[in-house]
Amino acid sequence: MAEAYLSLGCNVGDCRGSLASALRKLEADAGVSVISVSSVYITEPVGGVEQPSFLNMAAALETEFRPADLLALCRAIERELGGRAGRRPMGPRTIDLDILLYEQLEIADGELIIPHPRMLERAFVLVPLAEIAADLELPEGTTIGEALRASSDDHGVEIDDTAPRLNWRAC
Ligand code: PH2
Ligand code: MG
Ligand code: MG
Repeated sequence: MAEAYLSLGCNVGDCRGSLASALRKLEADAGVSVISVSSVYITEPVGGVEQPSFLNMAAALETEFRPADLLALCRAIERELGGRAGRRPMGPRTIDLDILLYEQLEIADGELIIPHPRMLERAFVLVPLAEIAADLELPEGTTIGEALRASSDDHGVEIDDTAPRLNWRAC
């Protein structure tokens, strides 16, 4: 079994529903167990495209899959849940599942890039991830908590305090 971390994001449609469905689909797959999930965060869009705020969260998984197979599962779930609303790379989406870390592996093989190449620049990734794994080490040795303290991203990232926990196992 390997430990992997995902970032989940949505800014189109019923986002709490889509995040919950994505987590249920991951858990329903025989090769994956969802070990922990962060709170749900409301985050300012990053990347220069004019679009609504996102909901973002992080999840810790245990998986039997190798990284390429985990990526294929994430892509399949994205497609089932409606994928991208538009075609712009940084644009709106109904669900985005990004592999952040997989054990201590460093991989750059086409679409499969681990650690996620932009994770250290993104508070919407680091804040939820630090909530569940502040002491987790990146392959180069810094922890997620240290990476967050060193980050200069000042885009807004706030816990959704109307309902911080996603009741994703229900229904
Ligand atoms: N995802 C993007 C582009 N910009 N901004 C926020 N706040 N959250 C995201 O998940 C996000 C983004 C492309 O994947
Ligand atoms: Mg993404
Ligand atoms: Mg993605």
